[in-house]
Amino acid sequence: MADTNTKPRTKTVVKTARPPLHKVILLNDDYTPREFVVRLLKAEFRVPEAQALGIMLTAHTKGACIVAVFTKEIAEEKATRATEFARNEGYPLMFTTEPEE
Ligand code: TYC
Repeated sequence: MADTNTKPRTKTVVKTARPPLHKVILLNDDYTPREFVVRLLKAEFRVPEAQALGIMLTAHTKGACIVAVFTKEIAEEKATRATEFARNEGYPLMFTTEPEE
């Protein structure tokens, strides 16, 4: 009897899909004081002073700046919390989220 090649010719590679990440974006406005933005970034996003200052200045000069990336739920929760905190203090500061490409 002739030999039969029974070796599989394809390999199955198992890949675990990671949840897509979402960016939290800080938007500029004309009314919120710079010091308040820096204080809020430090308190809500746990970024150090120098990084908070850099994020605030980028939003101030360019109109918007990415603060951090998280899973969808966490990003939305953080953006809402930070926006509400500013609103409670009487400022129009806004944070939004969008999926990372
Ligand atoms: N543009 C504000 C001002 O001149 C400061 C500011 C910076 C506000 C960044 C929002 O995301 C912001 N007082």
